[in-house]
Amino acid sequence: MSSHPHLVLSGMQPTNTLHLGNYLGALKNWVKIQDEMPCLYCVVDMHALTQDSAYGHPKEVAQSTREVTAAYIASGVDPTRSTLFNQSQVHQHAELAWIFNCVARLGWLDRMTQFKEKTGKHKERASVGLYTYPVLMAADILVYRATHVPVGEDQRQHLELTRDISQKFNNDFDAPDFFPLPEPVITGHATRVMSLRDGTKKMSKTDESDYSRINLVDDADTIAQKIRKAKTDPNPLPDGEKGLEGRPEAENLLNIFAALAETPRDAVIARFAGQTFSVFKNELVDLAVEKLTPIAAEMTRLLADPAEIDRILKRGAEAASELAAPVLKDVKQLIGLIG
Ligand code: AQP
Repeated sequence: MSSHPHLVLSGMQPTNTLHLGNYLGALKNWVKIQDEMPCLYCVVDMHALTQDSAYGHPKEVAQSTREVTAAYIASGVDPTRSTLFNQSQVHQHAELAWIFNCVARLGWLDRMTQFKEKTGKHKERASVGLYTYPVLMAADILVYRATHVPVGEDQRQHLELTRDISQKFNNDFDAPDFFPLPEPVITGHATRVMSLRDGTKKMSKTDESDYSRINLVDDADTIAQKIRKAKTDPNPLPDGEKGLEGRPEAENLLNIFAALAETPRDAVIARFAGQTFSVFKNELVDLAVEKLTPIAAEMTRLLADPAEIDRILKRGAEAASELAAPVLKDVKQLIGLIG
């Protein structure tokens, strides 16, 4: 049984704008869990440098960092209750990541499916940073000895790696329970939101088609257009779970509805049983517009004062650094680094 006090850590990359998948898979759960335990939420700007859309584009990185911060707050992350900061302002993340690069084994990283998916046939051209991305993620979490990590389904394997690093470190330095084994918190009806153009592909920031995703900054007309154009199949909606087999687009849209409405999926299926997609889509448009446009409006309001966003991040970074410093000090002592 772990002796570590409950503590949450999670983060998102400031690359492009956040989308419905980021919101339903992670952000919405971050807001809820604030009522249950102390939370640290970071904008992982160093992770963003592993992406072509960020590396070499300094203005975009800074702008996107503020936008993602605004999205957190507009979605309900409260910077007076949770510690909100950008990763690069807390140097302990990078220091611990180096140490973890020496703990993690190549074979472990070779198994990471996200790296394989992102690089495809061009592995040699990928940055070393992209390869060790999950090691930095382990450092983000363990530098606070965080115990709970609310993420979408796609991060499960990276969390497993964090647990492997934690366990190996504890064993190698004969320090049982020094680091916790953090638990993934993967909850809700939409832990893997799929593309609106292809129900077998994850909704993603880097998909070429903007019609594949709903961005948190989209206005009501854009949301409506994207939902109306979303791929479906020719059949009416099913009257039970079984009827969703082999219908990934129908399943995805029903999941999105259930997650936005915070209603069990079977209740949504029962409500729309036998209906056409056009009837269902009209209702989904209304619901999505109702839930998402206030977030976009609040983001716009917050982004009008970038200096205030920078102040929030700085305050959060100072608080985070105070938590991380003693952990890193103990790590250094355990492994023989003087100072
Ligand atoms: N489609 C999704 N469904 C549910 N959850 C999702 N997440 C991302 N996509 C979905 C969750 O959102 C958080 C964002 O983490 P990130 O910023 O590190 O993710 P990312 O890889 O930049 O975002 P994308 O859209 O996943 O980008 P690409 O284009 O790289 O594929 C995580 O908790 C993640 O699980």
